[in-house]
Amino acid sequence: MRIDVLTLFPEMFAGVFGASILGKAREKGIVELTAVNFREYANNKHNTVDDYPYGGGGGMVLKPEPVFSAVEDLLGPGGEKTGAGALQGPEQLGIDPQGGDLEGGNGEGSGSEGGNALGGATAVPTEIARPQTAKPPRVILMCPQGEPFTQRKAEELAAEDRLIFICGHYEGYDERIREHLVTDELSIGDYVLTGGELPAMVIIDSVVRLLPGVLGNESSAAADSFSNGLLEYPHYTRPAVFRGWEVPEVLISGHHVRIDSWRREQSLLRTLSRRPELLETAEMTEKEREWIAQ
Ligand code: 6GU
Repeated sequence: MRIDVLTLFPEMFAGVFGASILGKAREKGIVELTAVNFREYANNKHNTVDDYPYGGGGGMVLKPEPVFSAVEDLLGPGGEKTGAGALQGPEQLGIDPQGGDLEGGNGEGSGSEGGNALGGATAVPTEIARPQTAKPPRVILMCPQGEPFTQRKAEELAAEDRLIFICGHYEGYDERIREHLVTDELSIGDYVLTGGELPAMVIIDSVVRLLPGVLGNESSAAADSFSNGLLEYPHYTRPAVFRGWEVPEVLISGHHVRIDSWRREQSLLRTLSRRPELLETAEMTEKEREWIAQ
């Protein structure tokens, strides 16, 4: 998977992209991560990326040109500015689409129809010529008004080949970015942050850990909280007695059937007391639903 982040503060990503599990996933070649400063794509001499809102009012608005140009540059072959549609074309995989005209129809107006500049690309000659493996990238706008991010969404994004995150800071976004460039708008919760960088890092972390080969077996993603829609059961390690507080007897019993059912019960009870709304959509048997209801 390849992930690019467009931000005015690329330095914020150095630590997160370089350390721990994300750093290892990168070293292993499972994910390619870059942070790009879209100020480099400002089309004016003062390098401004925001401007006053039409209609007046407070605050600044992120201009469309630098954001569109940065995305289109990321997607053009060899960094050439050929228009965003170029990415999903067969040429991306080194297949010549009938000696094709890669630039055709991909000028300034690229993508102004069809919602996403990356879809509806005239550079892709036919449906038949498009390899089944090349999925169009997801262009994800980070904003407090976005769809709430969940583990389900992390799983959905982990199945993609390419993600591009757009992070704004304190400004609003020109609505044409939303309408014609972006495929998803995401928020990480109902609180306001100074920018989209931390939310992008949160989402990237949760997506990359789901990629095959990133986690070891012992911490498999399938076993953790939320994968079954429930909160995790309590964990204990040695010593069996710490300051007089004992590990539950069942865990020391070696009786794996009893251990599994104790853990399941704890998981259900913990979810009921802390996050009862999760029970509505969790994977549960009829028996469990009756038990939890009484
Ligand atoms: Cl994606 N952006 C900002 N600025 N604040 C947020 C957020 C995003 N998600 C939750 N709060």
